[in-house]
Amino acid sequence: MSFVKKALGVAVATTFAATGLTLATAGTANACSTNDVCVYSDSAFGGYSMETYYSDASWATSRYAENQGIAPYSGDGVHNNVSSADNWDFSHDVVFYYNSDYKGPCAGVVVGGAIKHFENISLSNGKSMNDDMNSDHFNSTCAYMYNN
Ligand SMILES: [Ca+2]
Repeated sequence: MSFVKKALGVAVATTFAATGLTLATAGTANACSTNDVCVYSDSAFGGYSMETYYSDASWATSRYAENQGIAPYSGDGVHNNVSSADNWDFSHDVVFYYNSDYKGPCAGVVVGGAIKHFENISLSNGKSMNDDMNSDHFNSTCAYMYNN
């Protein structure tokens, strides 16, 4: 699946280059790159960020770009856990999972979409997405997909 994503990603990048679109705003600390998904420790894409090109099976063993001592998941309800997400992959949905290894309650972001406020989205276990998610998978499926 990772190889499929890479092949499609190259094609998308070429298309954007050919049309001359300007994609990212230079100089912003939390800019996300085309083909990647970015997750943030605060709502509305604030705080620490983690940008990934491939699916991530355990946010507990990953680190934010700005602080290598802080993981995007450190146990349920920890303030520095992920609170928003921006999907700059224009070919694939990205699904977030409550548990590691892409398991447990899910909610996702559509192709090219974003979820600004994880706290507004409830999971099937009664918790909100806010500060509670632990893995993400590109090109996966979940009954609850968002762009808000
Ligand atoms: Ca947070």
